[in-house]
Amino acid sequence: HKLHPLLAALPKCEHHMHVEGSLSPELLFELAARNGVTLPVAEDDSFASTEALYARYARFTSLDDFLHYYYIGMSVLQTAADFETLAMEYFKKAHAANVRHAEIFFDPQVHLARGISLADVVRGLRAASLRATAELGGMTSLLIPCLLRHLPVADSGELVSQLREGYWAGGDEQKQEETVVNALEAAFEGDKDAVSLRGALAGLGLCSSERDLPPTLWREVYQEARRHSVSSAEKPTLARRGATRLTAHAGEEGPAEYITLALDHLGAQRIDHGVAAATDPAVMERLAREQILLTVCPISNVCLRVTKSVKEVPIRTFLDANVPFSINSDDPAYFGGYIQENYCAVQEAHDLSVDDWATIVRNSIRLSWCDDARKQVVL
Ligand code: ES4
Ligand code: ZN
Repeated sequence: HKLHPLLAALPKCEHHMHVEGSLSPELLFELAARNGVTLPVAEDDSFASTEALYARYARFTSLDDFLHYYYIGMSVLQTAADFETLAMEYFKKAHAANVRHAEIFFDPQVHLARGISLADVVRGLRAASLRATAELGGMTSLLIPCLLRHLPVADSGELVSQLREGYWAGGDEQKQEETVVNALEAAFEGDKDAVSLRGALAGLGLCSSERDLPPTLWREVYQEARRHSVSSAEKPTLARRGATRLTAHAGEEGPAEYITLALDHLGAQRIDHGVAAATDPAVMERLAREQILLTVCPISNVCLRVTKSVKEVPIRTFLDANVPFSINSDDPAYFGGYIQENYCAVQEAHDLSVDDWATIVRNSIRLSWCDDARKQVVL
């Protein structure tokens, strides 16, 4: 398409990418061999080879069908170094597509359940994030842990306690001072493992299965996260160090009503997917009025049969209604497309104008969770 060179050159922000979903079959088998992880022999021999696995990925029938493979895949991730390798591969691909700022999700509960500490996961991801800034033209990134809807709510509550204790900035200032002192003492004694990870994580998300799991179930858990967060108006210095940002997947397989519930009951400041909004004019009107960003993932929607085609993703409806959205890859290694392919697929299907793209790019920068100074540079 004649606009593709423009689309490649656009400065991009990605807001919806699960780092475990960037695990390619090649890296999956490499890490399985290195870490001695045996993959299940599925009835259909999907794990027989990279080719067989790619073929299976091309046939997902639903969100849950995909999630089954996604959770098996991540079992090969064992060490901090594995997480660093994984994230670094993503950052390199994103950089090649002119991504200047990425906000990436990960699933702590799965790794905790496999006996891997949250500290190891975050250390690895943070190392990649810092390396990306140093080695990939100053690219910035934020790390956002996601709660998993298919697990008991109490499990989410325990994770949020851990996040408050040691990973989010802000909150109890006394405790922060203690963490810093402990980290300094540990560093002095040569205990690298105890270096503080406070401030390493930027917010909270909610993902996994959606059907019959309304956001209201996580109301109290999000309330705990909100009690910890600081509003920039109240505490500008803490906010600069990183307030806890809240988002949630809603309106992917679930109804538009779940978007409303995520906003009202969870205090979500952004909605991941949210394509079901187009079915409800009142929800559309609200998203436009409150300028709530939808992090839309067109190729993912087709792959998981949320929509029949990229044409059916309500891009034009959102543009016409002034509902802000960004275009993202979700689980690029599983859905066969990184951010660039998603931008191009939208162009092929919707034949947007240069002005439309200017709107999309401006909104995705403006509603990013980096600070204003960074937004100036990205633009
Ligand atoms: C996901 Cl596509 C999608 N939807 C919900 N949760 C997810 N986790 C990873 N990918
Ligand atoms: Zn997602």
